[in-house]
Amino acid sequence: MLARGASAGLRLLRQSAAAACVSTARGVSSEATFEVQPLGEHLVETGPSRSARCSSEQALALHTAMQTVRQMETAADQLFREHRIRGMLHLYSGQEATCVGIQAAMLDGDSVITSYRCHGWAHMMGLTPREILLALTSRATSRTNGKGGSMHLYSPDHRFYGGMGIVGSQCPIGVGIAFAHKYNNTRSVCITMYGEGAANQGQLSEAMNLAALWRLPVVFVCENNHYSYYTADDHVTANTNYYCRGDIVPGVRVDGMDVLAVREAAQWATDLCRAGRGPAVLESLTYRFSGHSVADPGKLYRPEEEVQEAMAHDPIAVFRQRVLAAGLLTEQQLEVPTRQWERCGANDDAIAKPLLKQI
Ligand SMILES: Cc1ncc(C[n+]2csc(CCOP(=O)(O)OP(=O)(O)O)c2C)c(N)n1
Ligand SMILES: [Mg+2]
Repeated sequence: MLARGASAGLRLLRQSAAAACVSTARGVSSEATFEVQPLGEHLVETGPSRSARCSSEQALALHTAMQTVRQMETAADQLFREHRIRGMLHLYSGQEATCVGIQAAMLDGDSVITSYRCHGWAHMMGLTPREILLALTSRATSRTNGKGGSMHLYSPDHRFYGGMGIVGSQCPIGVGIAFAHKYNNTRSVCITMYGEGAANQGQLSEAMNLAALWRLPVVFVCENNHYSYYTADDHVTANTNYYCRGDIVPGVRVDGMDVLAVREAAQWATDLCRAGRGPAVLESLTYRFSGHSVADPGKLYRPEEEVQEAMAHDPIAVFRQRVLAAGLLTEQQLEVPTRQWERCGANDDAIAKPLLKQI
């Protein structure tokens, strides 16, 4: 068994909890059911579940994973400002519920390919924050031998195929990976991520066509954060219903700030693929809290009220509130140990040392 970081804890999320909501003497529940509504469905027979069951263990694993990704990105941002990370850095803060929710519905053997906004996914597929920050700071000891950097994280051992800098280029490759899954009869699924900015590219249509023709086990996930670079999607896109853009491919749109809604939608999409009825499209409505990259303050082209409103729907805070209100976990249990972070932030010698000429 490969060492997996967050995934070990998150495997809990895949176990179907048998018990109904039980209250303990202290009034803490071990399981709760939450209402989740898909925000749109296209050519869907039986869509995602409208209710999401969540145990205390699952809630803790989901919360910890989202927090870990957020803190890793915050540490990366800091390292960039200290000139310890060179080149480009695209942060995922605000979008955590997408990778965490989807991973919760995945099985061992499934694979992922994504864009340059890839640190969160690298972690969810098993790389530790420290390994990721080593790669970001171009250390020779990283999995990519210090040569990949932020945009090109890659670990085939974890079935994580990148980290692609060319917008949309991961889509046909994801279809190729799904083809391999089908050819080898693994019953595995390839999660193929792309931003809404990539959705108008011809290569995505071509990839979807082949996937539909050959009934490949691929979930095309459009991570709709509403902007490509500085361009709002409705300025450049005629049909912003990305979940309908697969033509005959069924699609679902979901609240990407709600980790449980994302999990249920991903469960629907991966089930479809495993039943030989793939591909599927999953559009996750989300928002990036920072600029396109660290070179962009993210202020000039987005109204401040819009940013503030999105931040009021912070997926971590929203989930935390729900979990507390349902009595699944206590404030104390949700407290994030900071000690864990001292090791992979600026205090880590291996990362904080001035960049050596290693490449
Ligand atoms: C083929 C190609 N065209 C243009 C670029 C420059 N570029 C980098 S990121 C980006 C925006 C992509 O937006 P989106 O797909 O929505 O992803 P997001 O950054 O929002 O996650 C562009 C145009 C590129 N890297 N590759
Ligand atoms: Mg975008």
